[in-house]
Order: sequence, then C-alpha cells, then structure tokens
Amino acid sequence: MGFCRVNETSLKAQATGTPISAGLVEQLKAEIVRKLAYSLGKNPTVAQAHDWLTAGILAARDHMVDVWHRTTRESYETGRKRVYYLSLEFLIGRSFADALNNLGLTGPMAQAMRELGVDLNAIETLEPDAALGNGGLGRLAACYMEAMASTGVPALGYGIRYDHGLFKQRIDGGKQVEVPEDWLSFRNPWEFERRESAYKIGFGGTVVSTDTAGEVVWTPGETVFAVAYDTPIIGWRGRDATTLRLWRARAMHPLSLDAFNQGDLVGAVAERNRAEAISKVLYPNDSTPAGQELRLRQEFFFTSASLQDLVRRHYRQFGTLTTLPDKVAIQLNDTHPALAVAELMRLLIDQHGLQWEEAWPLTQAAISYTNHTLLPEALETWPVALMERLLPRHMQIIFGINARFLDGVRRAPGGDTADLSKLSIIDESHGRRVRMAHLAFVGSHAVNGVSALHSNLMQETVFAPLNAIFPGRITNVTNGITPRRWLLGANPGLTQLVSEVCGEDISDDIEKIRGLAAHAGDASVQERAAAIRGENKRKLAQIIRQETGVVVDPSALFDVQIKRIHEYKRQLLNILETIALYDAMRSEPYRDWAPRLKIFAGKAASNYGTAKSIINLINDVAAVVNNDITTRDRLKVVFLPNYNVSLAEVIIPAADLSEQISTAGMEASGTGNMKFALNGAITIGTLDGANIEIGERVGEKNIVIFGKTAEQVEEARRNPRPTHEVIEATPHLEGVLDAVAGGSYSPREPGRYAGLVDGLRTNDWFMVLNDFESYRLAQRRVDALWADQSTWWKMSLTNTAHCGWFSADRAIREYAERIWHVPAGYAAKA
Ligand code: 26V
Repeated sequence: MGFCRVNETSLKAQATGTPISAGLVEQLKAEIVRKLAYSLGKNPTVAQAHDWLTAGILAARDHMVDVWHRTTRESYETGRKRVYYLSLEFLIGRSFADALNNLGLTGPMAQAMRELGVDLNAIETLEPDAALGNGGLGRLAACYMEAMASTGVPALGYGIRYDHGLFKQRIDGGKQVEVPEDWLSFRNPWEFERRESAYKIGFGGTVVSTDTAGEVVWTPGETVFAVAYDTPIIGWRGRDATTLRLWRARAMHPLSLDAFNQGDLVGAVAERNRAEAISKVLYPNDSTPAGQELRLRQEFFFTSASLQDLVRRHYRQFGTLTTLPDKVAIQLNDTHPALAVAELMRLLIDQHGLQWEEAWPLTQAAISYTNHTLLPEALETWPVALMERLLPRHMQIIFGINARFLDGVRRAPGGDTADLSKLSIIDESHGRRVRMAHLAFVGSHAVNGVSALHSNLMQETVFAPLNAIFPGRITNVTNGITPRRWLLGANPGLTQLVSEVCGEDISDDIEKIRGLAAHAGDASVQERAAAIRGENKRKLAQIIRQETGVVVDPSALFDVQIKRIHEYKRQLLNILETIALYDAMRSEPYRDWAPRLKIFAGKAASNYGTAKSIINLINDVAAVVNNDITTRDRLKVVFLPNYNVSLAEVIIPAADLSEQISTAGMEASGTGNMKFALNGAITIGTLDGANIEIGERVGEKNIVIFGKTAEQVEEARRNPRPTHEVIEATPHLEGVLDAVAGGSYSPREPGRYAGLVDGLRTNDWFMVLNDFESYRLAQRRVDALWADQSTWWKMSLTNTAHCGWFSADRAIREYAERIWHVPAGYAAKA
C-alpha cells in the first residue's frame, strides 16, 4: 500500500502553532477518501502518490467553494465595484500549500494525510507549477490576485488557459535546451470548466455602414469560441476568494464532415487546429517582441472575451451601461490587453447603441494601465496593415480615437506648437504601426509605473509628450509581493521567529514585522535567525547536489542571482567578477577568503543567443572552478536548471546575498529583490527600480549599493568612453576578458565566447565594463561584512523588519484607493 509513509511531522504544521482539532482531521480524512473513491475511482490501497495529491486538492477546493460563492454573491448583492485584472500572464506556481495555508488547514491536512499513511510534504512537490507567465509581470499578477482576496477587494482576473506554459529548461553539456511544458497532462483539479460561459470572438471580415446615421456592422470572416475555466483564489484566513477566469479557444465547428467525407482528414480538422492554436502556448516575451500574428490573435481573443463577459454581467445586473465605471475597474497589465480600449468602445457603440461622445468618457473612466518596462524594443507596436486585416472594426475605432485626440491637442492653447507625430497613436516613421502604449495611455484615466524611479522615468522619457498633455495621469504604485507565499509559506522557520518577537498578528498585517528592528542586535535572536537560515541552506544544498551533482558547503556565503537571463540584468557582470575572484584566490591561496557559493538560475528566451551564451559561460566557469582543488572549499559556482516559482520558494529563504545588479534605469521594479530582503538576504545592487526604495526603508548601512546611477548611465551612453580605456583603467578586467575570449573556460571550443567578449569591447551599452570595478569593490565590502557575523545578522534582521511595506496588500490598497476607487474590505489592523 501507500508509497511514502510519514516519519516526520510537518514543519509547516508546527509553524502555525495552533492546536489541531481532532474533529477537523477526521472530517478531512473522510473527505479525502471520498474524493479518492468517487472522483478518482480508487481505493486507498491502490492509490498512487498523485491520486492522493488530487484527492487532497479536491478536498481543499471544497473548503474554498463556499467562501468563493459567498464572496461572489455578496459583491453581487451589494452592487460593489469590482476589479477586472486583464493579464496575458499569471505565473501561479503550485497552489496546494498556499491554499491550505490561507484556509488554515495546513496542520489538519498534514495530520489527516499522515493518518492515511501519506506524507503531505512529499505529495505537494508532485503538483506541477502553473507556469502561465515569463517572469516578473506574470508573478505580480498572481501575487495581486491573492492579495485582492486577502484585502477584500472584489476581483476577477482574466487571462488565457495555455495548454503549454513557459518551456522547461534542461542543461545539456552546459547549454540550455528547451523542453515543452505540459502542466495539464494530469488534468487540473483546481479549475471549473464553464461550457455555458462561451463567447464568440471574431477576426477579419468586413465592415459596412448600414445607414446615414453611421451605424456600423462588422461581419467577421472567422469566429472562434472562448470557453471560460474558473479557478478560485483563496485569501488569507479564507475570508474571501477571487476568481481567475482563463479562456480556452475552441472551434465553432470541430470537424468538417464535408472534407472528411471527401477523404481530406487534415482539412477536416483545419478550422479546429487554427482556432485552438490561440490558447496552445505562452509566448516567451523578453528577447524580441513577439511580432507574430498569432500573438495579436491571443491578445484580442482574451481581451474581447473578458470585455464581453464583464459588459454582459454589468448590463444584466444594472440594465444600463452608463454606470459602468461606477461598478467596473479594468486594469491592463501592460499593453497586451490594450485592445480593450477599442473593444469596449465597439461594444458600447455597435452593440449597445451609445454615441461615441457617451462611450468615450465611460471607457476612459473604467480603464487604467500599468507599464512594466521602458526598454524601447519592448514597447508593443502592430502594423496598421495587419490590424486592418485581422481587426478592421477596431482599426477604424483606433483611427477615430486618434483623430479626436490629436484634434483636441491641436485646438488646445499652445496646440499649434505640439509635435503631433510624437503623440499620435500611429507611428508613421517605421511603416505605419499602432503604438499600443499610446492607445492604452489615451484610453485610461490613470497610468502607473511600478517603482518610484520607473514612474519618474516614464514621465521624463517614453511618455514625456503624453505626460505634458495629460499632467497627473501618470502615477506610481510600487510593486508588492504576497507575504503569505513568500514568507509564511516559503520560510516557516523565520515566520515562527518573527511571530514570537513581533506577535502572531504579523500574518494579518505584515508591516508589524517592523517590531523586529528593535531586536536586530539581540544575540539570541541573531543566533536563531542564523540557525533557521542554516537549515534552509542545508535543504537547498541537497537540491543542488541532486540537480547538479555539486557538493556545497552550507556554511558558505550563499550568493544568489535568480531571474530571467537578460543582458540588462547583468548575469554576465556577476560571472566575470566571479572569475576575477577565482583568479585572486588562486594567486593568494593563503589569504583568509570567505567561502562563497555563487548560485544562478534563470531561463533565456529560446531565440536570445547572447542570453544563452551567458548560461553556457556560467556552466563552463562552474566546471573549471568546482574542480580546482586550490579553491575547492572557498568558491563554488552552480547553475540550477529550470528556474520556476517552486524553485524560487526554496532558494530565497536560503540566500545570504541577493544580486539585484541591473543597469540602472532598466529594471522597472524587480520583485525578487523584495522577496529576498523580506527573508533577510542582504542586497548587493544598483540604484535601479525598487532597490532604491528598499535602500530607503532598510537604511543605506544595510544594503550594498554600487555602480552608475540612471543619470550617469544616460550620460555615459551619450558620451561613451572608449571601452579599451575603461578596460585599461580597471584592475583585473583585461585578464578576465582575455581568459574568457581566449577559451580558458571552453578549452574544447576556444572561440566559444569570442563573440560575447567582442560585443562588450565594441559597445558597453549595459555598463558591464563601466560598473565592473565598483561591483568588485562592493563584493569585497560584502566579504568584510560577512566576516563580522553579528553585524551581518543585524543587517539581515533589519532588512526583514523594514520590508513589510513591500507587501502586495499595501500595493493593492494603493490601487484600490487611488486608481480603482474601490474600498478594500479588510483594512490592515494598523
Ligand atoms: C520584454 C522585452 C521584449 C523585447 C525586448 C526586451 C524585453 C525586455 C523585457 C521585457 C519584459 C517586459 C515586461 C516585464 O515583464 N516587466 C517586468 O515587470 C515586473 C513587474 O512589474 C518588474 O518587477 C520588472 O522589473 C519588469 O522587468
């Protein structure tokens, strides 16, 4: 029978500290066994590990449903305003542990499973990550859904139910290999399919004006169905639940019998394949903008389904659409759903008969837009010709919006001098293209950046012309992370400690964690924090050994950089400095070097050659360094494959040092930086994104800052110093670059990194060479701090104490108050 008998008590159950009710345990046991029998058709003697997981999830889900229905019913009955969060990505990860934690069922479920002969911790790891996102933007959406449920903001998240999420990464001979991801292969026990909630989504076809009053009829040439799949997201203490509604594309006619009867088997399913391609796979986003037609089809598909759904719901309940913005706040997570502006106008005018002048203020009042990057190459634009072919009615509406907007500017005081080409939604300079950020900006009442620096840069750079026309429209909401997953769930040991010091109610109001600051210098608290970290590091060391074969010393300084691989995030700077350190250790082997473990993880977009080459270099350096007996107990380098949410949850609580070293001005915010700091890692970072705000809160003594500021980067780009001069002026750099370029780390293919190094020597756009010395010295400051452990732990505890502010609950309250104008149901008990 059973596959994994329990022999240890669940750590998480211990951490909750509450006595476990025997009645609840008996009830859960009965529920699990029932699910096993009547939903899975198994009895306990033959059930496999995965069956127990599914039965446990189904049992837990039942505990969410009543809350979920109550939340939905209440918001319906009270007619409260609701938030609709439109996002092409939701990077959820696993849900079981999180749901149990929020329901207060972690202990009882562990006990119930134990009594059934099952180890809850073991089966939890069998749940596949829902990887419906690339990185920060998608993870933020997942944190916000949970935070809205926890703060009592009525909300529905809309996205796409991709069959295949972000690819899995394998490392083969040091190189990234992409493997398709298949999270639905065991079905998804969290979701409810809603066949009855299907909408028709049109593409192409023709637009005709039927009468002189200007009534317009769009007859799409192609129609697909969007079918809803709902997942409840339970909030803290199970008080409320939000809904994540993901759309799946289905064909109107799954089979053409005509074609089939003529023996054309491929033709018989052609329509089906074309339709279903829309929700087949998530686009990797961060190398080149996905300019493909399929991507535009995805964007319109989920935007149209979501808008039809919310407009229908509103109309059914209130019988009019003139009250839409009183009841509906539509948040655009980046420009991917920017077509919402045109689609809402179309629904109001073409389907509900409103006049343009009535529809436009309603649209603007309902919609708001979050920008997540200023990288010019990352700003979405679509060719007008493609839009005219795929979405002819929407293109007309966009032209209409643009004409009225530019007309208004022209007629306003000073309008005759405005540069309309910079304001226009249509970019005429690179072929004719629709600027999606301009569409989103013009169609919104509020536009926000995701950190103070980023929001300022929005006003000064990309959106400066629009900001001049709409002063005050750009605002800032610094990102936040959910403390339930990233502290309570991921780090039960530290949670226990801070609960003892600051009170149990840090779980209801994480900002109370600031009480820890007064104890940051206590030797006993420091000792316990160190022991907890030590335990987390031992667990990570085991995983490292399993995944890479490298044996590491858990007492070494764990120095971590985990995030998508990108030139601007500068994993290259990190590995080059690692080489310099390696050289230094070899030339002075008798010095008292602090043992360091360099940990990297992250995926590179499959078409991003430079990023893949950086992964290869990290692995090549690891192979050399880890096998050198002169440095073996002082320096190790590991690259953990297949970075995802679940891996982050074990790495972050084990980190001593958090690498947040992007080229200043390029990382909009970062959210990993917040997770690390809350868990007590010290940040080594640039003055970029939310690092600045972390520094302001923890104090400059408790963060290690280096490198050029955003302004200095801009200046260095305007007036670049020849790279050979920079290299000559930087100790150690020439040697490091020569070694890499000359094949010291790739002896079997000496030219492997010639191009990578040549790129740096040609143009130091990302300031890898320019910031090298400052980074190297910052790392030596880190060594000195590490050498004084009581200072280190004081810094660490101070970081934890001052990072409660980076809670997603705080961010959601800011959105609710300043952008959505909805009250949060549960105020923090401040
Ligand atoms: C997209 C692209 C597309 C083509 C070229 C380069 C490039 C680089 C980055 C991206 C990602 C854009 C959207 C995004 O994920 N932004 C991230 O959003 C997070 C949540 O606000 C934020 O913390 C990260 O700093 C930001 O990079």
